[in-house]
Amino acid sequence: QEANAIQMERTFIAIKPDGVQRGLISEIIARFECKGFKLVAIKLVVPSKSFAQKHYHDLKERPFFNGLCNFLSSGPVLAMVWEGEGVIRYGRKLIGATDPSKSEPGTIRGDLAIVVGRNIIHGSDGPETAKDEISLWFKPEELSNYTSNQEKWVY
Ligand code: RTP
Repeated sequence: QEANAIQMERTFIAIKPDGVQRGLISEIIARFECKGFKLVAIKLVVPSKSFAQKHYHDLKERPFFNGLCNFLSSGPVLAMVWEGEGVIRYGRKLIGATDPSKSEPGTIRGDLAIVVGRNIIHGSDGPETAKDEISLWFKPEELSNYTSNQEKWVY
């Protein structure tokens, strides 16, 4: 329990329908897991259109909003919560720039995607959105609070 004495930062990460359909789940999970981050919640869900609109409410004025929400609700999404020191900011780094044509090689989008409308993954962009997105997608009892044996070696 020592490693959890201070609750570590958490972020919401989702593999979008294109990532799931392309068989990239294990590849993406491996990158977060190998880094040393800890998986604390995971489920495969098909979000409704209205749920997708809630998730992307910040973007409702954007021209691509409708297409984006249709896309997110078009098939299974792998919703996850990852925990670790600096996981919000570093998770975005692992993911890479929004537009995969500009993402660096070595990042998830840089290595695995080509166009912005099919960029395979979402990650919270700050502490407030992380908190909101985790509570939108997960009930408190779906978040596990285990101590992984790795933690004493990672930190
Ligand atoms: P995300 O939240 O998914 O990690 O992406 P982001 O913050 O890097 O980018 P944001 O601007 O919040 O956009 C959210 C998602 O909308 C789609 N998008 N399409 N021009 C377009 O067609 C366009 N621009 C953005 C992408 O799927 C992006 O991830």
